[in-house]
Amino acid sequence: MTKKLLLTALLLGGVVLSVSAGTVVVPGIADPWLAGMPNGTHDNMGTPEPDDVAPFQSPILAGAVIGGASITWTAAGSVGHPGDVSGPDGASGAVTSRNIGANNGMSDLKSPICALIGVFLGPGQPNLNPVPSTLDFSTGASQDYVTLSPALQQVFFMGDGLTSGSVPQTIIAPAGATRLFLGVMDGYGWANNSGDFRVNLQGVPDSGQFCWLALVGVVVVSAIHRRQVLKAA
Ligand SMILES: [Ca+2]
Repeated sequence: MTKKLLLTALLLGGVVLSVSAGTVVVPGIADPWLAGMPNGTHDNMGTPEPDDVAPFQSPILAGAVIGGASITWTAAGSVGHPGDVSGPDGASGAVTSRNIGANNGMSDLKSPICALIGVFLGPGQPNLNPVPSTLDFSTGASQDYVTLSPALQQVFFMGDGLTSGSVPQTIIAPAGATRLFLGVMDGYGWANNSGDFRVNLQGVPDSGQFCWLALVGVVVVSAIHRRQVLKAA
């Protein structure tokens, strides 16, 4: 029985380890302005391209977070809108904001197009709360922040996780945050975007740290098993 338990724990640990190798894949079609919204919710209405609709263009839930947590990350890959194909820092010569501005409770954003961007939400539906102010990352200096403390529902530039001087960047989760969503910057029409980013996060328990939880679980179960084997002997 204990042997079965140990095998199950090892198997579960292995599964968790393989699922959460720490990498979150963020496709170019991931639209942060659909974060936390029910299926059928629209974004980018009345723009030159079709509306984006949850869950088809919904952003990626990176994991559960706790307010005050320090989050660092690295990111690789490339995305196009479908033009301006670029890495996670986006197309530096093409800063944009959104055609329709804020939507579904989430602020507008000024950022290089195609950049990796994120938004923190609490447990509720974001359109039921007031919209925060717009953050502006139109200059190299503003993209080079070392620490950023965005508000709940305030969409922010992430990029590749390093300043232009290769200093790691940190984001502090706001009080009340329970979820971090990742997506890509565009002006409208996320559905025709290409490519993806692969993002490794530290400080988000549901992504990278799951590995450690799984390892700790396996070690504890192994110790219990060993003690029971010794007792039986
Ligand atoms: Ca597009």
